[in-house]
Amino acid sequence: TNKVFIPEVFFTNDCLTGEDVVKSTRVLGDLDGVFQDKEAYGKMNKEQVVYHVSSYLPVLESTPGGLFMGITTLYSGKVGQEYFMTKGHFHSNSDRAEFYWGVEGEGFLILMDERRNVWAERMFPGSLHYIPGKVAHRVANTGYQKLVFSACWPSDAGHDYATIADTGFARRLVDVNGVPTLV
Ligand code: PAN
Ligand code: ZN
Repeated sequence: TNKVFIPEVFFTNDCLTGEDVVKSTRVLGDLDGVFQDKEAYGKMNKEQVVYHVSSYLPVLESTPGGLFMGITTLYSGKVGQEYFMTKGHFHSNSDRAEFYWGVEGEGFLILMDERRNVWAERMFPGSLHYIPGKVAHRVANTGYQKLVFSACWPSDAGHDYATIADTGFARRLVDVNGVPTLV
C-alpha cells in the first residue's frame, strides 16, 4: 500500500513564511561527499531524489521551549554497497535530544556519540527511538520500498551539518552479501 501519513494541522504558524509545512528535497547532487564509493557516486544521476522532509513548525526557528515535527521520506537505493541515507547531523545546541519513530518501510537509525562510538537501531513501522543530546543521527533505508519516519525535536536545537561533513560517521552501513552491516 502507498499510505503516506499527512497530519491534519491544528496550529497557526507564526514563522516568517506563513507556511504550516515547509517541504525540502535532497537530491543525490546535494549529498556530495556523503557516500564512501566516489566512483559509483560519480556515475549516478545527480537529479535523483534521495529524500524529502516535510517540517511542521509552529514557532520560529530557535525559539526556546517549542517543538518541531518532521516527516522524512527516504527512498530505496544504494551508492555502491552503501544504502541511501540522510546527511546526518549533531544539533547546534548540542545537548538537545530528539525522538524518531518509524512509520513505513524499514531501515536503521545510525547514532554516533561525541567519542565517535557508533551504533544502530532497526527502524520499522511503530519503532520508537530516543536520540539523546550530543549524539549525531542519520537514517539508512535498507529495504526495497521507501522508508518513512517522523521526528520531534526542540525548536532551539538547530542543525550542525559541518561536523559530519568534516569528519563523517566512524562507521557506515553497507550491504555485505545482502545483510546490512556496520563497517
Ligand atoms: C530530522 C532530519 C531529517 C533529514 O528532521 O533533519 O530526517 O535529515 P538531515 O537533516 O540529516 O538531512 C532531524 O533530525 N531534525 O533534527
Ligand atoms: Zn536532528
